[in-house]
Amino acid sequence: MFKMLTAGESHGRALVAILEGMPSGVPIDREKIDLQMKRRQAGFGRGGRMKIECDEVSILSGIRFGKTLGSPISILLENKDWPNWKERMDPFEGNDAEPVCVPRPGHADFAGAVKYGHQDIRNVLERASARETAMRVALGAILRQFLECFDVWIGSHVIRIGSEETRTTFVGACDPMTEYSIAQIRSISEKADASPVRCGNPEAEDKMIKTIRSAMEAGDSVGGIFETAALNVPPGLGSYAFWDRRMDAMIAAAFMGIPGIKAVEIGAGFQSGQTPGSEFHDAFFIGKNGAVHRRSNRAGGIEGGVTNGMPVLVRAAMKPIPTLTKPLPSVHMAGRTEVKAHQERSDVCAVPAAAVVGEAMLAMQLAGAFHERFGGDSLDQIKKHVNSHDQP
Ligand code: EPS
Repeated sequence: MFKMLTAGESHGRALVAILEGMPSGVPIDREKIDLQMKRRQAGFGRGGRMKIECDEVSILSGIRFGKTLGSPISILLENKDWPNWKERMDPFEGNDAEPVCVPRPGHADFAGAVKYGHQDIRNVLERASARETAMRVALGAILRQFLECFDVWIGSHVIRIGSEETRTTFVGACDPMTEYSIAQIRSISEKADASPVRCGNPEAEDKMIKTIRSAMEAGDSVGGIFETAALNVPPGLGSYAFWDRRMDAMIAAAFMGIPGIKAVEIGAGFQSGQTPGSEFHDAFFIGKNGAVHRRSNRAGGIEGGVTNGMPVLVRAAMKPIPTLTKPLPSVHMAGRTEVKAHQERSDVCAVPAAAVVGEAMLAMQLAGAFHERFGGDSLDQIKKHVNSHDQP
C-alpha cells in the first residue's frame, strides 16, 4: 500500500527518500523522527563517520502543520561529510580520484563490480554502504507514527555479539505467555535504549562491550543477533493465500534486505525444526473474558502467514563488518595480483544500529499490511474501519 524509494551515495551530497500512499491526517512529531535517527547513529563499535554526522532530516513535502496531507512525503538528509568528498564524488567535475581495485571479502565490492561492470569499486561501495539505512529509519519513523495511532508499539534489543549472549529474550518473555509478557518485552527494549550495545542485561552488556573492544584491538570486526518485537498488532495482517502476501515472508524479505543480515527467524523458528508439535505449537484456551488466548508465542505472532494478535517477534543475525584493519587476502582486479583487501573507514560492530533499522523495516511491513487490511484515505476513515472489525 505504501510505495517507498531511497537514493543517495554514502559520501554523496545527500540522501533522499519518498514515501507515497500515506493517508491524510496522521499526526507527525518531528522529535520522534529525530529520536529514531539518533538511535540508529548510536552504539559502541561505530566508526569515525558517526562523529561527523548528526543525522537530522528535512521534510520537503507531504506534511503540513504536523499532519500528513495524503500527498507524497519527501525527506532530505544532507551528508555533513560531503565537503570532504566533493572532489571524489562530484556528479560532473573531475574524474582523477584514485580508483578502488581490491574487493573486501564479504562486501558487495566484488559481486557489485562484476554486475555493473565497474572498474572502480567505489562506484559499488558508495551505494552498498549501510549509510542508506538512515533513510529507512526516517521512513520507518513516519510509518511507526501511523501505527502508533492504533497503539502498535515496536522495540528491539541485541541478544548476541560474537560469542556473548543474553538469556533475556523477547521469545523467552512469551514462554510462558503471562499477563507480564508484554510489560517484560517493553522493559527489555527500554533498558536496551540506555545501553551502548542495546542490551539491558548488565552482565551480558559488559561481555559484549569487551568482545567489540577485543575485535577493535585485533583489527577485526564482529557480528551478532538482534530481536525486534511489535506489540498490539491486530490479527489478520498478511494472508496465507499467496506466498508474497504472507506476513512472515514480507518481514523476512525486509530484514534480509538490511545490509549485513544473513539469517532471519520468526518467533522460535529454528527451535521449531527440533521440537515435537505437541511441545512447539501455541495451545489455545478461553480466558475469563471469553476471549481466545494462548499459553505461549513460539510462532512469533504469525500463523499461516497471518498475524494472530500475539506479539510479532523477529530475530536477525548480522555478519561481521567486511572492512578489517588487518585485511583478508584479496586480489587486485586490474593487475590480477594477490594483495590484501581494501581498507576504508568503517564500523567494528554495527549490530545495535541494525536493531534500530530492524524496527524501521518491521514498521514498514506492518504499516503496509495494516493499511491493506483496513483501507482508507484518511486516518479517520481507517479508524472507522478498524473499529468495525470484530476481535477474536
Ligand atoms: C554508515 C556510514 C558509513 C559506515 C557504515 C555505515 O560511513 P563511512 O563509510 O563514511 O565510514 O560507517 O557503513 C558500512 C559499514 C559499510 O560497510 O558501508 C552509516 O551511516 O550507518
